[in-house]
Amino acid sequence: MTGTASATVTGERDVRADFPILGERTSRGKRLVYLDSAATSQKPAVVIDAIDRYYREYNANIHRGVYEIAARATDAFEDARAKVARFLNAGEPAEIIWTRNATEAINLVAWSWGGANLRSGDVILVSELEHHSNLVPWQLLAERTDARLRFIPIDDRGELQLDTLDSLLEGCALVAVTHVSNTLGTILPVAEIVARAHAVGAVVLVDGAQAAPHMAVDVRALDADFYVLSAHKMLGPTGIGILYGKRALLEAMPPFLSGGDMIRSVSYERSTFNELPWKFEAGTSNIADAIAFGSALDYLDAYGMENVRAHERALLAYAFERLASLEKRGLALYGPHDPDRSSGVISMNFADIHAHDLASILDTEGICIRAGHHCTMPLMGRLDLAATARASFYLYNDRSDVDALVAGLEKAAAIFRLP
Ligand code: 7TS
Repeated sequence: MTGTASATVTGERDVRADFPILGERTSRGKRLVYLDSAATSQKPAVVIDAIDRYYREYNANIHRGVYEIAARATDAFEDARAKVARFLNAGEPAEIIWTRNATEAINLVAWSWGGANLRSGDVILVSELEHHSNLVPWQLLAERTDARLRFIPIDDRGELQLDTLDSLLEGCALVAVTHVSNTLGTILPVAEIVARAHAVGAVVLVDGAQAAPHMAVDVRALDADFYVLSAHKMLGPTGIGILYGKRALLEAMPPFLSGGDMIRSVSYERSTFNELPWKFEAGTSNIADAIAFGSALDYLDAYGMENVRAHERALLAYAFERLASLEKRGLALYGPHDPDRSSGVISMNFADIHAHDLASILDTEGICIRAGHHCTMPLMGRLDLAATARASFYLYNDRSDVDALVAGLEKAAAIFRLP
């Protein structure tokens, strides 16, 4: 691990101290209780420092300059790619493509793989839980190619129903599922879905935006064909994301964006393309943030992804226990209530208080949660909900944050004179 916090990162110590923003106070003088990590995570000092160091010490464009700082920037950028490959247990760094975020990674696959491989009448199978980012690109691809969308159903608790999966997979060319639901926290049985999809010859993309930050992910054990994530949800900066793809699939895919860096040779008439992974990285990359993402992965490695999961699982169990006391006052919790089957997300509504009002009341106490449809409008419709209030945890949260949340909800109950 790089940076100053390395020696002290363990599951036991005050992790909050590594995150400068968590020492800030709100304008009302409240301690920051950050419970919106599903939207974006906070950043440890080592990540902020890595960005600062790049711009102060070795800012240069990569893959071109022969001078020292350009070589240093290129090495750091490619080193970060290798860290991502190790973090996901990819076969090789060339299977890791830098994108802006998970959304762009999904669009890359939809345009490049989808455009080359989907035929009229083919089925694209997604789940009823998907974030818009793993739904809208497939809707547009279906329109372009005359393919059909099908949906793996969920039950009212937000658990996937796999009993009809075999018939849904008939004629299926592509399955695109989230690993963890951003709205309900449900952990999907991705390995089983991949195996059953492969049995009918379908390719599988897994949206790991909410999983990779919170649990150990092994793309080869999952046998996922594509796996996408966003750095900003896992202690890294915004504007940098990852597409993992199996080499054979990526090799066969046409470029997505084109221009500089992704070519081998160019004449006025035609071009040949660079090898993997650069074939998919047109133009100057987000160098500083890729490097800083490498530092975020060092931090997560030092903490241990098993420890992240264990910490959040314990916190979730504690939250379910504490929130139970409010259920008789009208608190409704959505998604699986079992910490084994859910990641650190709790979606709720409190009696007839609108989710936005709830979020505003909590804000006066320094508590940051999200209210709304969480970019899952079809799921909201399926569950017959207009909005939920969502609290989401990460490794820097602890029991005092859960206690603050419960106290905030009790304050809301008092303001709304709930019985
Ligand atoms: N997939 C899932 C499962 C997500 O939760 C999100 C973002 C995305 C894809 C898109 O990530 P992006 O970095 O490309 O924007 N989810 C959320 C959320 O739940 N609240 O804000 C963003």
